[in-house]
Amino acid sequence: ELQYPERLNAAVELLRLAAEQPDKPALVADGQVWTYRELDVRSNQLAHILRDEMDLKPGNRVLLHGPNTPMLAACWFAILKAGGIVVSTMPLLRGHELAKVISKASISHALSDVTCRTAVHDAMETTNSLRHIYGFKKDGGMLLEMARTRPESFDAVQTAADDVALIAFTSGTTGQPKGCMHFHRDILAICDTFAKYILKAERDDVFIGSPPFAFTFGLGVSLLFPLRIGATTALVENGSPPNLAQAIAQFGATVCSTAPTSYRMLASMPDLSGLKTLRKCVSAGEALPAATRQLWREKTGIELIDGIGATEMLHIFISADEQEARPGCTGKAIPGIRACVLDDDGQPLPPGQAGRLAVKGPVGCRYLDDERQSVYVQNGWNITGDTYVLTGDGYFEYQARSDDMIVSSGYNIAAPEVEGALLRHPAVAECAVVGLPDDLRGQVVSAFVVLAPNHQPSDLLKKELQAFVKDEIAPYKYPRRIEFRSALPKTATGKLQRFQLRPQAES
Ligand code: 3SK
Repeated sequence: ELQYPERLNAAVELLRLAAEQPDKPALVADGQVWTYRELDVRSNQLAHILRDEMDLKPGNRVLLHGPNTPMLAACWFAILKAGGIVVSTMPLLRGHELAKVISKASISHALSDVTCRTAVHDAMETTNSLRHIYGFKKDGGMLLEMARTRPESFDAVQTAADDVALIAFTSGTTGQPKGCMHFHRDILAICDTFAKYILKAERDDVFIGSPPFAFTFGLGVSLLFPLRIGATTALVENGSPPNLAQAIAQFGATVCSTAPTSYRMLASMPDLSGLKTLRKCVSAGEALPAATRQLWREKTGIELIDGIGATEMLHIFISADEQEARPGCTGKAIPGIRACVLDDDGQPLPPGQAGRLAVKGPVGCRYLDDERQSVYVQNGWNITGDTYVLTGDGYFEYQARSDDMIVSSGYNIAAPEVEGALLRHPAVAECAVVGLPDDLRGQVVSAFVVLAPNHQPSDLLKKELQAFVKDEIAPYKYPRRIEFRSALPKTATGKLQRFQLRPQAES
């Protein structure tokens, strides 16, 4: 069991290695290198500004808004050192979306990258809790200039291990944002479980990843995990696959974290020589199709570390390292975490039967003022909303999000399984499968397909795809309806929003 002192400030703990290796690069980005000492000192100086100029009091909630840059990282540490609570938000949020977060979390302070300032100012017009806003440029701009004039040391607030450090908002796949509160000790706990026992990165590693810090997947893999072990992290503002590939080559990244769709796109680049420094690759954020795992292994020789996490649980709770990876399974409950599969009455199911995933560990769901708390946490178990089958030897086999199980003519069909089959066809770049209401069958399996370059939509291609799926998986699962789309609806974290497809389908 993890033990932390009663008084704990996660920012101080994460920057402990600054004393041991002050000159080692902690953060690198386009045209910037911040050493451990620099990150520690600048975050101290920014903490002075927060406390003395912005009148931040311990417990105040601070909106942190912008793409992943060293300055954003320094602000993240400064807020925690000053005793504030970080509420980071996806850089692409619009003013009305930010306004919901600001009101819900009663946010009083904001630090925002200037590239996102319009949204923050729009949000201010419809909210009244926000009192102090400072903007910064990606090289730090005036805010950093001002900070440089402040003392280099700062007496970090001695927060309690179970004081809230972070409120992470998730729009989930249903579009209703929820704020998940996490403690200082939770921040260390994810470093000391998933990162320590499954990822097993080393001090010489250079981390890189696409998800923003506002998505806790990104916060872990691109900030917390590397700093906890004294490694270097390369921050990319736009982690789309071509940029990510370019940055991997530029920084010689060795540990990469992104979503399965990105791995698929990276693997289909004509020249993969820029990826040769990679040695460990984490896939999360969406279910990993077996075809993508295989493709990545064939193209790079690297076995993906698949994982499922949740904003409610802060990070990954089921995973397997490269040696234990098993195609078709996400992995096992990671050390320190218990997981089981429950029936609809909350009773454990035996291996082989599909049911609701339930998880318990050092980190759990604590929604900010939300009645959905009692839906997520039942009898001390976190019910993640995923349907899984447990195998006899402790592996968890993903079926679907619980609300993505399609019941058609009495058959239970997991949407991701049909998507996995479609993705094996060379004409399919991306797809989403949902159940649409049907008088005859209750629901009909319906696929929305984005075609790969050089493929044209046609009725003939629809028939070919249907026949292909029938050959790949049990024929009753084939999509009776197929619609071609130029893009699929996704959350800001890249998760498919299947609910958006249900009302929009052609009749
Ligand atoms: O699997 C996910 O979607 C996730 C969510 C939050 C944090 C980490 C992960 C992997």
